Amino acid sequence: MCAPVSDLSDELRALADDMLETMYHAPGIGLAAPQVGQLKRLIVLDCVKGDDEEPRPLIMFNPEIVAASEETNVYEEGCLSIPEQFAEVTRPAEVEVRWIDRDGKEHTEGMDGLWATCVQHEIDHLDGKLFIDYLKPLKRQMITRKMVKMKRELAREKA
Ligand code: K1U
Ligand code: ZN
Repeated sequence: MCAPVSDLSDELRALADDMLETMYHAPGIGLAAPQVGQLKRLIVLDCVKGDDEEPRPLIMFNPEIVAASEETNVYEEGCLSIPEQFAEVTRPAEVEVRWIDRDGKEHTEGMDGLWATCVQHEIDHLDGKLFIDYLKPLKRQMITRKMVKMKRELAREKA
């Protein structure tokens, strides 16, 4: 669905910086380029909790999961593209992620906890997959119906 980024340009770096600003403002812990209308393989995340800890903003171009644990973890996920809806999703508890940073440098890092959940959620966005795609049909339908209703109400308010 989203095209890999081949050449890092100032325009792409500016897009990544804007996405981080949007993510912090939302507030959220991650954001993927298609959520802001850009079909590029770019995600940003910062899962540091609490104001007393140093933030760790990560910009990932062409992120890839290169290994995933058998062990799984359940987390109640939300999504900035599906407002006010939360559901438990099971994913690999640990993943090894490879990406290119805003300076063009390649990184490979193991992630666990919320970082692992979030990076998988964001990479899914690049492949057109949402957290509701992991849910049982009934729960997924409940959320989809709520979203249709919300969209209809918003359209009515604007008219
Ligand atoms: O990609 C997105 O839609 C952002 C999403 C990321 C995410 C949340 C939970 C699990 C996996 C991935 C969000 O950031 S939703 C907002 C949110 O979870 C949050 C907001 C403020 C503080 C803490 C969390
Ligand atoms: Zn999301």
